[in-house]
Amino acid sequence: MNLWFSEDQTPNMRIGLRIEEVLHRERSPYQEITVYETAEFGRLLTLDDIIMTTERDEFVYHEMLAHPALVAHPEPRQVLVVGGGDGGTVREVLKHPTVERVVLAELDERVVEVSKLYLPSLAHAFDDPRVEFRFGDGALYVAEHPNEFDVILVDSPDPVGPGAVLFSEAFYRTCRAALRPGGIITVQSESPWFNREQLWATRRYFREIFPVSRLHWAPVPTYPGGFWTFTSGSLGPDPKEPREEAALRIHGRYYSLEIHRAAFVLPPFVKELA
Ligand code: SPD
Repeated sequence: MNLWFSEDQTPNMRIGLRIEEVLHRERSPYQEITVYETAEFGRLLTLDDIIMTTERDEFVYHEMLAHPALVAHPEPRQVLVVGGGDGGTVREVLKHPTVERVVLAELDERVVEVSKLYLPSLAHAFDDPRVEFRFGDGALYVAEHPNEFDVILVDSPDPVGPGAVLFSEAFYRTCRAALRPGGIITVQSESPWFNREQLWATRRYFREIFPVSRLHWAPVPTYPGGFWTFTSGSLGPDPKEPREEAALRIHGRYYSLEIHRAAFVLPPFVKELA
């Protein structure tokens, strides 16, 4: 079979993955949800034909979105994940023994249901009794819950369509208000190769809104350019300083104490944006 999935990652660049089978396709009230079996990256989840996650490289993205904030915070108990309906980020959050409650604020309940069926290595996290689901507008949920969370993780799609609001200055201000004293937020902040303006804007907002703000990165082969960034804002601890004991408890496939420190070291072309 010579069936290929391709995503136009920019108007001039395309990634292609050979497909062995289309496992699932549906149109939810919000988007088209598809799961493929690929030859190279295991199962692939796409939303409106944009790669969200693959079984083979998801661990890099989810570990590096979740752990820096959770390891820097002295005692993360209440955690909010905005987006992240596949479960990968929640799975990582639950590795922290201090966590009492994880709220998943996801727009589309169908993404959670489809992930439970086709991506069990991520979505098994949803069986944990500490997880609460809030389906609907994540930005609205944040605005209605001031002073509630120690850590907020924004596991958004790209800044187009329903995901665009999750990249706005107004949203980040409500996130600040939703954090408890000493709280930390980390958001996925796209590619320094292809989303330079967006990344620069995010950095600027975070510098204005949070007393401490940082940028770190990780390699995610199926995302545009492969070099992916995360932006953090803190009302207390510096996200780039891991608490050693907490970091050593996480037996990640990508994350480690050394990687935590290294991820905040930026090449000059990215540092210009930081
Ligand atoms: N270009 C794709 C960026 C998607 C980032 N979020 C993915 C969500 C996976 N949990």
